[in-house]
Amino acid sequence: MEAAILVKCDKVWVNARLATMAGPGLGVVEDGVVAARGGQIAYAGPRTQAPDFTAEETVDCAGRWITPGLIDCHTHLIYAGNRAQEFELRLAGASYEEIARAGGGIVSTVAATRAASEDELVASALPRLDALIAEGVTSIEIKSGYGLSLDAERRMLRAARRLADERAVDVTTTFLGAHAVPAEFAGNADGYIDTVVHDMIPALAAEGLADAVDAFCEGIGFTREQTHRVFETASQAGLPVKLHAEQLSNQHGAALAAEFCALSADHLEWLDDAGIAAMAHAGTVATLLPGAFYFTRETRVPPIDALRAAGVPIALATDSNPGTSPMTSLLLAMNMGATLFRLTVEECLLGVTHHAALALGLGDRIGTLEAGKACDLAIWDIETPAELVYRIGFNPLHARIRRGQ
Ligand code: DI6
Ligand code: FE
Repeated sequence: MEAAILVKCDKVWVNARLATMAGPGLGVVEDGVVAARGGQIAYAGPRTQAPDFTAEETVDCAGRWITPGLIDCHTHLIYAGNRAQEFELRLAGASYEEIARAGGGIVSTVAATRAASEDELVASALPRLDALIAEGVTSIEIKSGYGLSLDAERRMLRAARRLADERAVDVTTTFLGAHAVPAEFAGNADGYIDTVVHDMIPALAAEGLADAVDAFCEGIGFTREQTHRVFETASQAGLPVKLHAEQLSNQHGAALAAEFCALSADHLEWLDDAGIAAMAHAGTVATLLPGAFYFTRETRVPPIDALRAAGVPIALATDSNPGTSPMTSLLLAMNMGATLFRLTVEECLLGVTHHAALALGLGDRIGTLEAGKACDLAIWDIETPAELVYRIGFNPLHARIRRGQ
């Protein structure tokens, strides 16, 4: 009898095809095994190289594909109300400015969100979260930015944190106080930024409610100088930064974000070569948001070829928000990334796994099927990984595993 070394673990998935997303390419393993111990991956790879396991439970995947649990790395999932009426006005020809002047737009979401209790914010976000979870999402980033006062921003961030108690999902929170100028600071954006940097960031950082800080650097948002002040304060508070950059115009925001070693710069339709070089140098992820591009009927595509050539990691996310991307499907975001931006299947899948993890600063913990990472898995009824990108409005998820459960 051979003296085989038995490795004890909690659960093993066998007879699976793996897309480990750990490279090269998708990291495909045709006859694969994943083993979980203590919520982490103890082994993921070919059956032929696997140690001998004693597992409490063994699952036969019958040839199904396993990917890492999906990661939606840019959402505004917490808000009250919706903007369906504004959508109808826009269909009838109204412009964003006209709607804003009539009290609509982002201001209307701020009013509704300020009027909502923390419980109400949690309750209204849960169906959106459930839609993402149903597609195999195991980690999600959620931004504030519809409160625009210390109290209301805090309520949004608390509601975001609470979602992680309500569902088996990891939530990282991002403070987006510099999203818009609230009515009480109309005409005084600098005055509003004063309170963001003096009151909000120090308090919310001290309360542990924000994992990162974001801003909207745009002609209709905040200037580079204002963004710089937000980033400086975030850095002093020990928080990493991200940026809504170059969505509607080139404000050279991505280069500014890279100066602060931002985790990601997001949108990027108007990104230029200097911004790309700065991002490549800083290791800043390019998070592309095709849902917002689609819904606002933009026509200028992000500079994908130049991002590729510079080796900038590309992430993909829903940007789920009531104004410009009322989308709760990360599978659809992948399809849009391919169809609208011409990303490859490999880029789309990396964009919602490994590269999305990098955009959250969690590259060492989630995003690939590798020993030591969290055992967050999506098991799919598909013949090839391309099917996850190819279909529109079809969800082939068979099972979703978080922390080995
Ligand atoms: N960029 C956007 O497209 C959204 N926020 C941002 O910074 C718009 C959010 C909204 O209109 O409610
Ligand atoms: Fe956004």
